Amino acid sequence: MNTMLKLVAAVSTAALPLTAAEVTGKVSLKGTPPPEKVIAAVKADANCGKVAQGDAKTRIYLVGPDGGLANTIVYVKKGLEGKTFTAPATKVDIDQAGCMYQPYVSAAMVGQTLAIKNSDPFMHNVNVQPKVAGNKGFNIAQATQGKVDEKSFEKPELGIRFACNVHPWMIAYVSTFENPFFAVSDDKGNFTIKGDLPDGKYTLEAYHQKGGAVTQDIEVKGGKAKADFTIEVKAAQ
Ligand SMILES: [Cu+2]
Repeated sequence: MNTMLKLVAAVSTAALPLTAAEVTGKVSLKGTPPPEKVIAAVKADANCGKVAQGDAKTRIYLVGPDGGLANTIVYVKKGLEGKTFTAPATKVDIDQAGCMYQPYVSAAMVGQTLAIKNSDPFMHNVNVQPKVAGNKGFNIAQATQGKVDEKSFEKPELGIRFACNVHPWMIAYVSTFENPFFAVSDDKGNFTIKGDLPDGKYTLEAYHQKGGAVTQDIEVKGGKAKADFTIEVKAAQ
């Protein structure tokens, strides 16, 4: 290795934050969920029918082949009291495509920009009425393809509902947090929370829009921790 390369290697090692942590795990669903339903109204709609990508389906409990539950938000609920965090500059994209919100479940930090887009060549509106005081609601029309509106929320809130009044099946949920230590489980139920989370004891919560929340105490040691969660299917109401 020449001197220059050595220097680069030394600098990049030094730049790594000492507290870079990784909390990983899997969320599983216990119980048999009702089957997801095809939303027939998508293909039946004069506009949506032209852009529908296959059969649009409900996304209440999305379960992988080995029971992993998608769309569960895992976040640090306790252990960071008194600390403040700055929202990342990265934007959280929420798209309306084929008359469905994509993704169905998102997470953002308070103050982080949500870039809400209409990818369809006709109008959607985005109607959002948060429940927590300090979070401002909005109802915006996005008449043209490619239109993007940027919004953010100032307070933590679980499951802020995004709706479209033109297409009543179009629903998405956004949760906001005061710290950046959160992740949404993937289609196998796996999640990874990455960031400068110092070693120590924390309470994690796994929150699923339909199945509810479960908590677990963890200890991050040497920047690592592992936590698996089980969410139970809620009885039909
Ligand atoms: Cu719509």
